[in-house]
Amino acid sequence: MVKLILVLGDQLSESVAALRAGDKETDIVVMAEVADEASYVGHHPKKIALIFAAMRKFAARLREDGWQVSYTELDDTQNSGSICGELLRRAEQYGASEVVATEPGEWRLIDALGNCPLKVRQLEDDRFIASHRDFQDWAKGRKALRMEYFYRDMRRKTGLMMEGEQPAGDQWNYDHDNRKPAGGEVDTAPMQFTPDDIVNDVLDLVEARFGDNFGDLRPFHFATEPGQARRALAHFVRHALPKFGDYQDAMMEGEHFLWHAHLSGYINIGLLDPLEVCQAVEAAWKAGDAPINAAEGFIRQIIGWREYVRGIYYHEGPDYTRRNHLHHDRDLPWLYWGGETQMRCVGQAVAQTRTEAYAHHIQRLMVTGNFALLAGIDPWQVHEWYLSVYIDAFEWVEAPNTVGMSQFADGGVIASKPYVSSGNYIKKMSDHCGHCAYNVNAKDGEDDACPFNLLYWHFLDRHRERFSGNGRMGNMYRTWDRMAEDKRARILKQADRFLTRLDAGEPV
Ligand code: FAD
Ligand code: DLZ
Ligand code: SF4
Repeated sequence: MVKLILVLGDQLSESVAALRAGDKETDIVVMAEVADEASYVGHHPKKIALIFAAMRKFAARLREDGWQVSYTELDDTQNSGSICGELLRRAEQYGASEVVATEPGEWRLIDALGNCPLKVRQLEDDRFIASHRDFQDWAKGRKALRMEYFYRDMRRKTGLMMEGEQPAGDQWNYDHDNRKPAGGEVDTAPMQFTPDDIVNDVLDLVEARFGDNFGDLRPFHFATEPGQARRALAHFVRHALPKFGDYQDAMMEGEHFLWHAHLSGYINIGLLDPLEVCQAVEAAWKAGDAPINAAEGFIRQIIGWREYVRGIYYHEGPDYTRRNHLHHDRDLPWLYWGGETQMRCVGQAVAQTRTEAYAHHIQRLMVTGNFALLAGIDPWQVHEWYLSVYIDAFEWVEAPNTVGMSQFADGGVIASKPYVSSGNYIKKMSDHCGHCAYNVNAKDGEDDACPFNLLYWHFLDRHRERFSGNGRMGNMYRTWDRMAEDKRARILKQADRFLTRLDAGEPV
């Protein structure tokens, strides 16, 4: 009996579970560009273009490999607009009664497939190092699900940078060697690819249909096929990896990528295999081409953080994205969509998000994320923003990073304390403050005081009951309590004024 094999836009790997379960001779691969997926949030146009172009090329490769592929383009007149609708249409066309899918990376779509009036078998997506079972086993009985211990298990499981049972260099984690502030000349950039005919067709389509979404579609230089993505990986390993470790947390005026990999989009849609990426990095370290803090730091992000957040997403269940432990309810300010702001660090992060669909981790966590948390923005709106604007944003990875790590809306499932900081951190790690209208050194609630400074104390003060007993935050509260009362009152008053202006939609 003919089966339909569903391949989604972020499942573009030849070895994905549903394809492995299919039979080239009899089965039909279904791929579809649909309005539902292209608009459940206002995706950055570059993200839609990357996915559609990579989908079209993947379908062509499958055909060359002997598969029969039934592909729906967005503008096809018969397009039903949803994945389930397309499956129903193809089931009727081919007389198929069964669908094999690889589990989607979002509860919304898992449910949609579950509710589709067809027999849909969802196989676990095994393009990860830890299976759902592995993560459940690891999480069982633990009081706290901290990444570091999970990461060590992943090192042992993969053997990456291991010497027998011991970590290479006798140290699991070189995080302390990954915190050099910005400095010097950035001597590398991610590899760029000139759009071919397929990409250009997609760009025209995306411009016509999604040209009003936040984000610049052109220029578009992303890799859209595995060969290109592998070249981008090799380029990163050769040119950027050696300094990745040192400058992982740094931020610099006008520099969008620094020594980061710019590979997350490719890994997340299946153009690169995460283990293959880590092995390339390990090989560079073994060959003496990259220092240990760079290789370990990088591998930790992939087999540590990436695997861990995926585990958390499925472990915590569908309500995770709606959590709001701190009861934050302020609307996301317009400045996140490019509205005017005097805050140089935020302005730069948002501007490059618009042009590149990319910001690196510290910009996401300690600038835009930190500001949203300090200002008390509704985490659901923050989550929708991150899910929209980045090239690599898929809910399984975006939500734990945003709701958990960045906004503490999960009440501490991921982070043992909120990632909040005053302007001091940004001053230390970047050169933005020297170009800013605000004064990062103002500590007394002056008119031009850096908003991060004001809101930092405002956050601690308004959440005193929740956090003053947190051992890791004791120092912060002691510093606050040691300040003279009138100084504290001035800071809080200025912070309130700032928030009132923010709520009124005034440029801040
Ligand atoms: P590098 O900094 O060079 O890191 C190398 C690789 O490690 C990345 O390509 C990525 O695959 C992996 N990685 C690094 N940090 C993380 C992390 N915290 N979680 C998962 N993988 C990680 N990452 C996404 O892939 N998709 C998202 O939607 C996403 N949303 C985020 C939202 C917030 C609020 C924050 C704080 C982080 C988010 N991240 C997300 C994690 C991280 O910021 C990006 O993976 C990284 O910036 C991608 O750029 P890069 O390829 O240059 O990564
Ligand atoms: C993100 C995305 C977009 C923009 N468009 C499509 C599409 O038209 N067809 C498709 O199969 N997948 C698309 N995707 C990826 C899905 O949204 C993704 O598979 C789910 O969010 C689960 O991660
Ligand atoms: Fe950002 Fe404050 Fe520095 Fe301005 S002074 S760049 S707002 S941290």
